[in-house]
Amino acid sequence: MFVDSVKVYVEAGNGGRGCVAFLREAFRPKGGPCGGNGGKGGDVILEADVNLNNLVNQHYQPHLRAAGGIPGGGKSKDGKNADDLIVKVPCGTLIWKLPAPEPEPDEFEAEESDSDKKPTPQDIVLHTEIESESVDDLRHHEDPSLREAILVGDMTEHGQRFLLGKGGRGGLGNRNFATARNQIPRFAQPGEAGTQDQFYLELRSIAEIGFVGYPNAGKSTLLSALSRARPKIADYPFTTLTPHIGIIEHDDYTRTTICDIPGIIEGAHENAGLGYAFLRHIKRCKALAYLIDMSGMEGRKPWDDYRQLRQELKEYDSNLIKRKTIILANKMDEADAPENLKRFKEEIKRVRVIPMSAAFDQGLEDVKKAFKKAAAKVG
Ligand SMILES: Nc1nc2c(ncn2[C@@H]2O[C@H](COP(=O)(O)OP(=O)(O)OP(=O)(O)O)[C@@H](O)[C@H]2O)c(=O)[nH]1
Ligand SMILES: [Mg+2]
Repeated sequence: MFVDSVKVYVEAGNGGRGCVAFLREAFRPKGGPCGGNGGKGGDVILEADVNLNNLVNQHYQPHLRAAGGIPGGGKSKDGKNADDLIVKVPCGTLIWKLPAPEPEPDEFEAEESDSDKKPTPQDIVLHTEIESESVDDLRHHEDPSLREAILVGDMTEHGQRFLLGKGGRGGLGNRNFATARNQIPRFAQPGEAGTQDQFYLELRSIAEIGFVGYPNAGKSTLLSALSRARPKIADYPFTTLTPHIGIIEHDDYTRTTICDIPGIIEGAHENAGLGYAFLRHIKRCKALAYLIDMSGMEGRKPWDDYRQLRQELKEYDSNLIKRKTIILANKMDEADAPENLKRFKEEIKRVRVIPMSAAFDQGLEDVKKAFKKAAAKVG
């Protein structure tokens, strides 16, 4: 199962209570206060991991709860801090914070509204620089509960961490409160509550070059010809059901990342075929490679295919067609392909087309060069 978006409920651990206790020893019957401090509640922390490629774990376990701190004990024994809960997510995960739910109106005290509001724990420190240029907001999301969400984090690098929930501080034990005036304090602090919030995690793959094309155009064949990724390849449409990322290793040891997504068909922006569910994975690509089947099989016209693809992308998100465009004329080994390519160039002017054959390893050096150049361009 491939999951690329999920809502999670985060409960950081509460701090442990401070203890009220007094020393009672054989020769010191009136020893002072000795209540220990409570331990800190666990944080909930997300950590980016390159070895993951989807959010299926969070789909099955959307409640992310860290343990509470241990209460303080007598004889000045402090409670232990709870372990943090570390949750691994794939690189490319965006973190959206949902607004806190409206507090339930209290039937009996409805009149005293504002003044009595409990303070909500808002002290999560967020330290992530968000490259939000290629990231829009969720104002038009089909799920209304997400439309107000605010982007708070972007997990791009392996090992990067993000504090989702902050554990409460432990309460101080009564030994901290002895003063000259009050030498037998009979109170201690309760632990502080951990934060509770809802987040929406959304994976948008981060590859430099994204492939777009009709089903069967040869996208997966190209991915496996250029990288070590081994997606399924077959002569029926919609062989690829989930995005696949591959890495091209160039001769000078530089790398370009590429992303193969399921085929796009007419009406994809309205959810035909596998629809737009996967288009989010090319939103962050610097350049898009349009893979066009030049064989013209099944009576299709390659230039119409190209126009239709652009149209689908435009209707889904008009920013996508402003990306740098690389047009790959695939299946040039087929009999009708040279003729079709000629016509394609007449129909679609002023664009560079790279002739190639993914299956027969033709033109791939040019493809790699073009990808490398496009990925190196800033913006
Ligand atoms: N003749 C020829 N056939 C190719 C070439 N590239 C791919 N094919 C064939 O085209 C068919 C589809 O290839 P895939 O790579 O699975 O196509 P895809 O674009 O990933 O298709 P979906 O995942 O369904 O969107 C397979 O039978 C491939 O063997 C090529 O350069 N020449
Ligand atoms: Mg495929």
